[in-house]
Amino acid sequence: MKQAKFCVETTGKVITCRAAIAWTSNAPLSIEEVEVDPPKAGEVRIKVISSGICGSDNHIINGTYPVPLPAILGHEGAGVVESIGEGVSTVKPGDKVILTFLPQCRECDSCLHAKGNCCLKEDIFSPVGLMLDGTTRFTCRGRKVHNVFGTSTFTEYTVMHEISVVKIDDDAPMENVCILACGFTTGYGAAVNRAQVTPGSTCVVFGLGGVGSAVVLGCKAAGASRIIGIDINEGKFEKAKALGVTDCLNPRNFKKPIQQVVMEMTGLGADFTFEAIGTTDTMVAALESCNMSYGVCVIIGVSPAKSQFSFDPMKLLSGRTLKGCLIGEYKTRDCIPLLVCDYMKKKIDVDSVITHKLPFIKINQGFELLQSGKCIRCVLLF
Ligand code: COD
Ligand code: ZN
Repeated sequence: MKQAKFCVETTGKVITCRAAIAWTSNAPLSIEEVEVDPPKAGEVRIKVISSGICGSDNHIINGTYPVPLPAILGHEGAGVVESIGEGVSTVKPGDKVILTFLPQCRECDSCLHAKGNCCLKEDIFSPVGLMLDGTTRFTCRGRKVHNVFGTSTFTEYTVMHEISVVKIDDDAPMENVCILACGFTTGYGAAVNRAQVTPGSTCVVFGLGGVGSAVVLGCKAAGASRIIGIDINEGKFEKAKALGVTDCLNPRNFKKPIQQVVMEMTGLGADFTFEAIGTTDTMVAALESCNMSYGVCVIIGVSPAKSQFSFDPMKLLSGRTLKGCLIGEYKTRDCIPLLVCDYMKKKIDVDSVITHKLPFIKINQGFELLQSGKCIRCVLLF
């Protein structure tokens, strides 16, 4: 199979390259030759350089986060612009970019609001897996293949809307910045932006995977003095402690509910709690672990399709705050370039969350590492 080359000769032409296709759920991805159409108006074709494997990709594979299939998954990428469609003005061929799942169109109600970041052009809540014109740019074995969240990074080339493509510094190291497209930013921003963790506070992080680890780094950067990490996989504890967790708890080691354990450890509950697992039980536990009067609970995990969670409303009446956020409340095109600069100035430690790197074609091995709990973040290199 020939590998496509990045050069002007490809502009305006279909590129044939390798991609990992999800034909059905609950099956390994299949590395196939795909045709990637040139970008249409407002679109950008990108040569992918690196991509993280996120817990949400795994939720898609195991069917708890349904998306239209067949599809090319992956929503945490970094790459270089190969060509642009008509009217694209914010990036040009050769630019280094981050490929993010949350657009910033700068025109919708959310984008125009000072705090809103959930751009109304998103395709994550009821995914259709198509470009905004209702078509797809990917074909495999004569079949049209969906994109995921308008991103699709598990391919050597992808096509995205300009509004989801974030131009970054020309000197950005492309191997690691990909996780600023989702995992790192989601966790770190949940602590520093959404919760606004305060110096000296006590925080509890449910889930010590890639996203939870970034929450820990955010809590630490904001000056938290105690960070309690909760996970059923004790293999995560050593790394969590290295990142800043002061106390590790495995709920399976206790007969009583973990929120009760946290209450006993903290006296009156934590100042800030974060749910980075994605089950409704742990969401309730996170809410009930924060201080009844001034505690703040931030939900980050994606819950299974159609799930609902219920709790005693009196838990809020006493003063607790329950909130959630996407990608750390950052407006993606405005803020991710600044995070890349902070990373380059060593102000944020993106590298410490990445535990494994694999060549793209070993993608299924990357998923096995995630599923077996052996990695925090695995990055694929193209
Ligand atoms: N109790 C304690 N820990 C648990 C439990 C449990 N019942 N179940 C699982 N865990 C642990 C696992 O052992 C693991 O360590 C961790 O929870 C989950 O981590 P990962 O590495 O599998 O997944 P991440 O960190 O990549 O997490 C992603 C989420 C699962 C939080 C996922 O929902 C997500 O990406 N949310 C971000 C929200 C978002 O904006 N999504 C849109 C596109 S991603
Ligand atoms: Zn993600």
